[in-house]
Amino acid sequence: MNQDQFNEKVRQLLSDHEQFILRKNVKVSEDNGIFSRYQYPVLTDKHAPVFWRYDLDMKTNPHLMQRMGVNAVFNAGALEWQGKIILIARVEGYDRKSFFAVAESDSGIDGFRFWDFPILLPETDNPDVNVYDMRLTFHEDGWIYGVFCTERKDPDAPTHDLSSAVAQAGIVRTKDFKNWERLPDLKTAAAQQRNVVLHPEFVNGKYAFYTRPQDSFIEAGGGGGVGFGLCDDINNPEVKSSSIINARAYHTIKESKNGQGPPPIKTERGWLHMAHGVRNCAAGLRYVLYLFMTDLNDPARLIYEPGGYFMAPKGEERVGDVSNVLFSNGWVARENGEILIYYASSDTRMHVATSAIDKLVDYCINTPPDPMRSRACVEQRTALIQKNLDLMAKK
Ligand code: M1P
Repeated sequence: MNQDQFNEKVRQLLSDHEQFILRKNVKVSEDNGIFSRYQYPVLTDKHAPVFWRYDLDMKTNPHLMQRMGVNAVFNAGALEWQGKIILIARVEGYDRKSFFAVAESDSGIDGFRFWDFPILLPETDNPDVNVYDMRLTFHEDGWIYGVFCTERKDPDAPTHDLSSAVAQAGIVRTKDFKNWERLPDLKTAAAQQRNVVLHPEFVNGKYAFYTRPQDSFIEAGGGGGVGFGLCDDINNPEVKSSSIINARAYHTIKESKNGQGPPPIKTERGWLHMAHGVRNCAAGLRYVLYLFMTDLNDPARLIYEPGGYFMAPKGEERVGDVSNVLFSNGWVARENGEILIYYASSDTRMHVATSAIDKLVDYCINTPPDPMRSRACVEQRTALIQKNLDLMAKK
């Protein structure tokens, strides 16, 4: 390849990428009345800029090879900021290490474009080996906090064990998504933590965290579910005691484990929460999303929880690096009442779904709770059928 051919190939790569970024998204009609999906994922490995992946210098890359591939882009935190929708995505290189990168869009539905550089996350004295799943909280103290999972090799694992890890919650804060201050990792009583989220308001004058205590890296074990606890000092963050506000339960969508999704949204009827629930089956773990609400004055008090899942993997969402997974750690409530729900499928790509706050509140309040037994489920459904048949007979 001579220099002219090389230049032409680079031009083609850049122009194909630009066309891809500019592709318009299309709403897919669903018949559930709750939310709408969109045809195309909003962020994928292919959204990673060409100059993140290729060496564009013919002297050092005469065959124009991709040098540093991006394997997947998923589990993004979200915020509306200065008129744009900002996603902080978990970007995973071919080397299996995840890092964070900011992508922005005007519409929040399409046109997401990564900023030129990923985030060079400050480290603590004990460097993170892997970081992922940042939840963004615009706190009433004026900072934007990012709470994420920091993973390191388990120091107590035998030498031959190269898989055991310890997960904890790392914390950073920023005012502009460019300058980041790292705070100490959150201390809790649990052996490990994942899916930790900062509540957006002070509770009894203190910072408040949603936690997910777990006995080991994969198993929540005795952890019990989504926890909630207060923290006296965000600069030395510690949750000394926590209570379980949304428990795992036998034969439900969250029997194996669950975890808070994004920070909850304040509504007139209470705090609206999204979470993921996990159950085990012959195909492995299945992750679905569900909603619940807690009391406005006491965000630790569960007030509504519809039965079953809100969203489950569908179509191409079902397949990826870790198949059968929907996971969400970002949503945006817009001033006009619309809500943009950002969710990842199968640890591979990011999607958006849209709904409205009043719809989701109605969904939470008026969808029957899980009656926990087959017979009771049939009784619940029979009541609905009878009511509808009576209504239809009158018409
Ligand atoms: O692979 C599915 C998800 O597994 C973990 O979530 P949890 O701790 O609830 O099991 C996380 O690693 C998450 O990133 C991942 O999407």
